[in-house]
Amino acid sequence: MYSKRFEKETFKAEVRDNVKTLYRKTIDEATPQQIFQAVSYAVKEVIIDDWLASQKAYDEADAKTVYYMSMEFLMGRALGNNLINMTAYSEVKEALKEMNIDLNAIEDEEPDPALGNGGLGRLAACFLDSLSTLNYPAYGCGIRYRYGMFKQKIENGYQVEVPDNWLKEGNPFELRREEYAKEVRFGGNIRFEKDPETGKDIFIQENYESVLAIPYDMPIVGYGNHVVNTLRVWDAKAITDFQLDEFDRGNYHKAVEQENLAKLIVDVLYPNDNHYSGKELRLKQQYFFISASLQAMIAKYKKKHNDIRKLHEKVVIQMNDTHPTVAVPELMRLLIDEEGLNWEEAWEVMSKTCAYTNHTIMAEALEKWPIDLFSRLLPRIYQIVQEIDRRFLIQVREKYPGNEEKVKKMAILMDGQVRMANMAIISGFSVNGVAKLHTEILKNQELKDFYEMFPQKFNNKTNGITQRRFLAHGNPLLAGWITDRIGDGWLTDLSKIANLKPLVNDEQARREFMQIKHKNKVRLAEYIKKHNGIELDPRSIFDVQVKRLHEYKRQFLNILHIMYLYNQIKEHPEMSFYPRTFIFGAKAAAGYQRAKETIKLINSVADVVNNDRSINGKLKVVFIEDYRVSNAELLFAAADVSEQISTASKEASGTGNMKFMLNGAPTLGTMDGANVEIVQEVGEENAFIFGLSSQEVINYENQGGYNPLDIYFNDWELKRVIDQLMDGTYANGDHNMYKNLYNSLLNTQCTARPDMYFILKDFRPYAEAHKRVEEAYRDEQRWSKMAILNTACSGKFSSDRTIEEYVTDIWKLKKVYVPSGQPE
Ligand code: 6GP
Repeated sequence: MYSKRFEKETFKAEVRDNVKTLYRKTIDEATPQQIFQAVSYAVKEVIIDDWLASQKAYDEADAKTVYYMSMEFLMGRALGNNLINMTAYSEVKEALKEMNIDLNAIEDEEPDPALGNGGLGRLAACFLDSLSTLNYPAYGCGIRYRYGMFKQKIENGYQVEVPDNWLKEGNPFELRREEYAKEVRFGGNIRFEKDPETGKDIFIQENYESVLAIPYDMPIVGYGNHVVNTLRVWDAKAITDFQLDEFDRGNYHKAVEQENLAKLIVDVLYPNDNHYSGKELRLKQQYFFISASLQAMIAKYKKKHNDIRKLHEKVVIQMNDTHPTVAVPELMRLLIDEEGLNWEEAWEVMSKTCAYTNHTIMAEALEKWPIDLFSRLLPRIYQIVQEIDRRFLIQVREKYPGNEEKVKKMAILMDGQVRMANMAIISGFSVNGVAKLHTEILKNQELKDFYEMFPQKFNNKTNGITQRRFLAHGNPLLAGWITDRIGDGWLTDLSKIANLKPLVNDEQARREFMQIKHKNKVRLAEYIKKHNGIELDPRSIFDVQVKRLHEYKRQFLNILHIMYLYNQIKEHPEMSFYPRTFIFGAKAAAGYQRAKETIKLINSVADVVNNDRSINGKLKVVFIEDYRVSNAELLFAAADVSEQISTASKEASGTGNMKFMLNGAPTLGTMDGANVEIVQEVGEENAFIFGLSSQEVINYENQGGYNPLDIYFNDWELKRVIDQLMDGTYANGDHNMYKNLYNSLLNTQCTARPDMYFILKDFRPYAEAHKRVEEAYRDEQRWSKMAILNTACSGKFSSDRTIEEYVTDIWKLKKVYVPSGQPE
């Protein structure tokens, strides 16, 4: 047993006590939310002991630590996950049951912490889970946004964004650590002096604004190993009066300004996925959490070590995309201005400490800060960036004499902008992509010049996901079945799941596997009945596309194909057609017009199709409101088909694709991102692949695109579908509702390149792939084999594997074993 405190009677008593001390109530009087809090505090008690023990073990081992710097951690709910990882889920479930409390209902009381947008943020969360499970010392560093990702409401088919006040009831799992507060300074000017004693240059920031960063620590529990790492997210508060400069004391105006700045900085997560918006406040957020985290990191190092020149032996910083790359100049600043190193010494340390991950090649996601904004907000940091750039360009000109093209492409400062990716690549020791194909595209196209100059820095780390959340917690029926069949080794070593492979020839096993899928479909159908009021047939094919809404992800292609199917069914009522349920879930960035129009279109098509009695329920379309980690777990478990249909070359990796595969859903997709590796593992015959290859897409792009009208005028069925966007079929007669979408496909006037994402080009191959899906599904034996094989071949896609690769190739950490922190 993980801890005696999870013994039924002990645990029950603890929950009763907590309800009493927190709320002055008995269990019977307490609300579900109060019980959630009481249960969480009881769980936290056990965590805290292990947390202390972990930190002590790290300290004794003097172990190297990774700092995973990220603007986003899309954690999802903690209670259930913590119980799974403490191997106490079933004990606690039983204990609560004896008190007439349903653990699942209690879990639903927890707000879904959504401090992230999508793939990049969820990856960070999976990585933390794996780091703890694999016994590696780690910190996640981020921002404690008051408002995370917005809640999505669908009103009249349109997305409406509602603020998500996730901290309203308090977060039982966090610890406020006021004593580790750090000051962060913005703006002002830099005065330069010579130190009269040492003769060294000193840089003094004057007339700045500052805020106090307050850390909140959240425990990251490893699976069954008593390791607890820390996710440290920073809150901001105004520096109180007595800390203001002499001159400013009693300056009411300034005090109010600082108060407002503090509130604003951590107020809200920017709801953009794969998109840069260039807002000053966003840069403030970035510098705020980076400066605070680095100050804390150095302070911790100095407690045990006195030579700052060896910092890189004890810490390594992974920068999650460019958002945290201001860590490069900030670390230089701290080493030079605060620790007294000279430039060369500081560079040596910084460049051995910082590593950068690229998560996208989408041009609109590239962070390029206007120099005037950057230098005004971060004057000292800007000086350092200038110096990095100056020294780098000397190297470039040495290597490529007379080649000013190279300088233009590779400089950090160019055309009035600070190019953050260039800075990260030049300064750090490692640059990685997130799937094989993506890394190859970086090396051969996007970052070609850098790859030529620094080939040794480039490496691939194919993404992964945690099987603890996305199978053990999200799909308990399948998890239990797998454990019965092959033991529970897969929980910490997913390669073991390959032991399911022989079962594809076992009829009984196949039947059981499909029965579990069916039960999960019933569970999802109940959720949808409750939330959408739509009745589903769990025997229909559940075809699911859930991910952020983005043109390159091509939800538009999916819905156009549904419109096409609907036309077919209406026109040929007699044609054989296996009933299909198409399920979408997606949030659109608040200002992303075409994305929002796509949501409206999906909902309108759903309305028409679902209410057309004449098609006998053969086709249903569902839009899941407020897609997020908690309902994602239900969706992955219930899916028959995984839609991964991005324009080839655009999806760096994808991670949803892996979650579907793990839960036994074959991929219907393009050869993009990690789909390529999924197909490699499971075999092309166990996936449904279609469409242009990444090389074909890139070739078209290099020749300025293609002409979608050639397809439009030669494929009348497709033409009819596209025309239906404008004839009011799905818009109550309104001819303008989908005009932007229509124009994005065909109109050269309104869009840089018509059909930039090759929707028309890929439409027929996509429709044909759907036919193959239907055919395969009709053959129960074949389908059940495919489904099991997908689960059985998913071993590579655990974030445990990914983390081991980061550790071996980049971070060079050692495992630390932690004794139980529980008093015996
Ligand atoms: C995403 C990529 O789009 C996705 O393909 C990948 O799986 C995920 O990162 C994790 O690596 N990128 C983002 O979410 C993003 O905002 C700047 O990139």
